[in-house]
Amino acid sequence: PAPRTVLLTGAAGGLGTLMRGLLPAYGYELRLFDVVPVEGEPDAVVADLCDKEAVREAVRGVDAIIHLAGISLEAPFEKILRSNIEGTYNLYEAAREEGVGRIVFASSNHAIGYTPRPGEGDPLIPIGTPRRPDTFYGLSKSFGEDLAQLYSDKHGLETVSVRIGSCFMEPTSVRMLSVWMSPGDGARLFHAALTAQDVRHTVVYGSSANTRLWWDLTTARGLGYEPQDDSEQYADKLIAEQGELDPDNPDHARVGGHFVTNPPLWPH
Ligand code: NAI
Ligand code: 15L
Repeated sequence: PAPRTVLLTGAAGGLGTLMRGLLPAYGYELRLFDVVPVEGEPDAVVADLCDKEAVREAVRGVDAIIHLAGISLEAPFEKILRSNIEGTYNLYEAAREEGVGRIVFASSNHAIGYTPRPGEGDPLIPIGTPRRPDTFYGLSKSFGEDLAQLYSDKHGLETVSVRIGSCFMEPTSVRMLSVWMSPGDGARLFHAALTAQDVRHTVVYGSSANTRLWWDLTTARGLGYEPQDDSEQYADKLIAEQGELDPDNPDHARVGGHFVTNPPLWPH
């Protein structure tokens, strides 16, 4: 049966706020979780992913989990280790112990951030491309995907790992014309990931049907996802302001954009 109650971790964040606005229309009852209070949501669980007891209590009784909580940009390794690596492990362990059947994991394009971005006419990046994290942050997403594979193989816990591009109200850079996922398409993709049959560990790219798309949406569509949006309507304005992507600019050469070069935790 389709899941009804869904734990949304990271509910106070940007994507969490967009999704808690959009997902109830699909019939989900959301339980919210974040380390900071969720504005206007007094029933939200306020706890750290590192608090095993709190995490176990939060997952108890839900049908599925959308796991967005964590550090969402580059940071010192120790911080990433805590929130993204140990925190995600704690969530998977709690889900296993409480018998939660499926997790939708917010992976990121930064798990493959060093991959050269395709130029015009080049093939789209396949889902099976070798992972090339561009940061400790991207490395933690790569870990999350491997953790999901392990829990699927060993315990039958289902995961859809969504390598999200950029999910914001509007694209704000020329790079985002290629990787943007509209909030509406984000909700459509999370709904598909929650309800698709035959998931074990399925990895998908998460973006809209952008004219300038860099990667292959076949596995996402295989879940039943039908993107409705295309960033192209923003192209003229963004290109007029910022210019086309420059192949000689290292910030433009690879999927991860400026994550590849900046902020540098060490000299390049
Ligand atoms: P965000 O930084 O706005 O939200 C993350 C939330 O997680 C915050 O509310 C924060 O308080 C919470 N959090 C952090 N550490 C925690 C911990 N130890 N315990 C409990 N809660 C904790 O990030 P955003 O943009 O909403 O992204 C959500 C997720 O999606 C993140 O995992 C991010 O890596 C991933 N993602 C987002 C993309 C986007 O375009 N917004 C693109 C690719 C991946
Ligand atoms: C991410 O993984 C970040 O969480 C988000 O803030 C954006 O920077 C996005 O990737 C991106 O690549 O644009």
